[in-house]
Amino acid sequence: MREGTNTVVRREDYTAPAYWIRTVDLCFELDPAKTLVINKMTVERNADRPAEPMRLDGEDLNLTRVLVNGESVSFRVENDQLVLDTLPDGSFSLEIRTTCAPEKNTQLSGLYTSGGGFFTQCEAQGFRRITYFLDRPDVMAVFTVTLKADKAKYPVLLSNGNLLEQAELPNGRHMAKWHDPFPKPSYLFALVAANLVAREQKIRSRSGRDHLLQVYVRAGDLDKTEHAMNSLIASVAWDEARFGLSLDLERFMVVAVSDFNMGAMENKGLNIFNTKYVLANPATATDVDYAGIESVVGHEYFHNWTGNRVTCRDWFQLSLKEGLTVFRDQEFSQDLAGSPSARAVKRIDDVRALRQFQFPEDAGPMAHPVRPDSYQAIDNFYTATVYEKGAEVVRMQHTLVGREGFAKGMALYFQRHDGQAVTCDDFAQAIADANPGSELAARLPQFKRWYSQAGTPRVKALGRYDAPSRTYTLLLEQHSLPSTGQPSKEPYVIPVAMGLVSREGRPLPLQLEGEAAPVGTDRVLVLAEARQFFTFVNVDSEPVPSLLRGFSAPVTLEAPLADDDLLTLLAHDPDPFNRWEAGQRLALNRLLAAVQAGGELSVDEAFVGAMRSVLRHPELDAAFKELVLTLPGEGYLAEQLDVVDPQRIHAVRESMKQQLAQALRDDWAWAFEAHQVSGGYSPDPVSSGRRALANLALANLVQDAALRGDAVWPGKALQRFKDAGNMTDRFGALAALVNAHAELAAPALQRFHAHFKDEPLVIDKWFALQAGAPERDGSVFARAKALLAHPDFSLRNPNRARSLLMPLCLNNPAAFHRTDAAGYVFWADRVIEIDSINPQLASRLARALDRWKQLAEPYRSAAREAISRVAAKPDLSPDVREIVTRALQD
Ligand code: B3K
Ligand code: ZN
Repeated sequence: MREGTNTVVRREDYTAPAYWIRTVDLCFELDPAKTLVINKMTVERNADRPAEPMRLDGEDLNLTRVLVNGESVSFRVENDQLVLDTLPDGSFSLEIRTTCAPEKNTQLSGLYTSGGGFFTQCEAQGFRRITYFLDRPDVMAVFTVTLKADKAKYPVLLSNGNLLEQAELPNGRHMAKWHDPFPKPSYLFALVAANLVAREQKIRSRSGRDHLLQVYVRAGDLDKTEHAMNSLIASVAWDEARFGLSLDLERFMVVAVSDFNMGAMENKGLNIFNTKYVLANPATATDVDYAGIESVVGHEYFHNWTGNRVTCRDWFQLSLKEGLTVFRDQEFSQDLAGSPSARAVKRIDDVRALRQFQFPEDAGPMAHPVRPDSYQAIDNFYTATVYEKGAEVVRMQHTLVGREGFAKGMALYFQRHDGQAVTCDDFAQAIADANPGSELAARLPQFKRWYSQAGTPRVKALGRYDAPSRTYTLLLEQHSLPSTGQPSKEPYVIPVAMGLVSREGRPLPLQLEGEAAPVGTDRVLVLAEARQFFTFVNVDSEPVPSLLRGFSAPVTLEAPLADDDLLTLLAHDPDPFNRWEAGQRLALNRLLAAVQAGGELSVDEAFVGAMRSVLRHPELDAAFKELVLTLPGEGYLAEQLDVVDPQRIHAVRESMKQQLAQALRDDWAWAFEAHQVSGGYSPDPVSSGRRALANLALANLVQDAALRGDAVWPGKALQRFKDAGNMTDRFGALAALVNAHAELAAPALQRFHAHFKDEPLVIDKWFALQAGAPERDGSVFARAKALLAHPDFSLRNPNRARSLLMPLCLNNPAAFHRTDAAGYVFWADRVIEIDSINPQLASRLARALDRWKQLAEPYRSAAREAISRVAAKPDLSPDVREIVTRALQD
């Protein structure tokens, strides 16, 4: 199971390890230039496997000593593996000494330095950059860790589990010894040695146990830890209440670090977080940041059970922990949001993200099943498919067995597998076994195709009403396009939550043929064949079908609904998700028609009227209105087309935005005034929804005014930017100016930078806003390029690098896809440059051209050339190599 350039690891090749490591005693002499690691293990042969040499993984290590049972032995180092040919039978001790250079570790995988402290990141394969080990998740050991370091520079010494002892050492050094009683795979190991302070909170759990929660940050950041701590407290309570899962350690620590490759990491008892997902106060963080912190803190905490107590047998099973934990964090945020409407807002946000990132992935060269079959660099498979589609696959199981049934399934899963490294099959089996008689149990092997087949299935729906017999027949058909390595696909089990709505907007009773009486007005149909008819009886009048409510399956629904039907659903569907969807569909139909007709669009009164009714609706929540009035994104539009001209899509969408801004001018002005939030800042769903709608209103008003040469709204935006009492309002006003009013934007941006120059996370926003602004005349691209040379810019800090490059290359099609190919040249240069510093980061950026084959000319040829230029580099990392090779494959 080794990786190197062009080495493919296959799921079917899995074998259990030849050795088990039962305990690990690690001692670190921490030094940025040369850290000594003494690793003492107790090892056992796996009696179920034939005798073979022990092969330990290692990377960028200097090996100084190998002892078996205290004696030196002969060994070989072969392609980053330490091979021991002759070993005693039964159990033995193995001691390995190595050194590494944390300050040279720019990859941020393994042990590295950041801001003068030491931090680790071991998932997926960083532990082998700390010491030689069987670095695979099915080898679980009990860890004891001793840290020794200079006391003045690194006063805080942390590792997993419980603190056993702390002592002073000669020469200004000190030590701390930690012990984690739970056997764990190496990817969950962590250490921190740094100058940090902690916010602390003692809690007593439902089960009556006391725990200490700590959030560690740099001294100046303590005032930004309250929300993270509150989120952690809420997470502990939620997991107990919803799933009966309690915190199993006396101490639970969260540490924030500013150099980090992803969001956060669930190391046992010592979660390490990107500062972005910890630090927030009203002056520096937006409502979206607050929500992100809540869900990431929840996510990492929930991993303590789903991931840590029960872990993955191999990395192909990654979605076992990630899909399930994303599902859990989504449910957590929904449960905290409270009202049905606020829950729906969260669901819509999640579905929007799925469509924006996962659907394109599933249609492009990186398409892979939720449980992949092969990889070259496992870090490339921490994808939207494994995470977000994986969460949808768990959600469908939840839908098929119900909320209670799912909780029973989870209980059975832990009863069977606590302390084990298992597979996605084990999970689905537990959910099904706990619910005999459910649709899931009845169709489990077929359901599991969701784990093995890639691509987004399409579901076609066709309804026919027969007045004389008062029946409504719904034909549902499913169809899946081929994807790489999967030329044909078998039908899925697709839960289709649905209802029928009368033309006047009344929910109709649902009685299927053969049923004695109607069963409510909302139900789940299970589509399991390629095509199936569902006939409803006693239907008084021709209904409008409301299908896939709550987005009950990750499919593309093709239901040829006329405008009138969509308007009915937008106005009356009792399911808020489908109400939103109807609005999106109305916009999408118009946008696509205009793109296909060559770019001209003029919005009609029916559409404007519908949008106005939503905006002015007396009962709908502001957050929901904001979602309805936000047009489908350019990326989502592109996915509906066979051939994509990014400039045309952008022009058409901008034109619709502009026309709506104008047609709804008075309504936007009303919305802006009516949704001001007074009083102290709180990130709750009601206040943040009001701020979101007010900001959208302001953006529309400034855009409309700028075009008319009217100075009133731009002036108001500038004033709001200056006076705002929180970052959400300040940034909203700044964005409104940057997006539409260059003259006022320039000094405002300057002022913003000067004010927040010591707040790195805010400066990230400053870069991102400029790189993500709507392109008009090439100036956004030019500015983004120029910002590379800004003194605050750096490719070494992943947050900063992402802040400029991702908004431009992944989220700003009109700025990135240029007829002169300058965007692609820029992209290729950065991918190559970053690859030599941080392959994981480079490989994320490399994904920007995944969908190049879909592009119209001249973009397509220029994109291929840029990808080929990257691919031609001989010394690419396996990470980037895998992405560009797949992109160029036929
Ligand atoms: N499990 C980590 C992700 C690790 C990514 C390694 N490339 C964070 C999370 O999903 O919670
Ligand atoms: Zn996770």
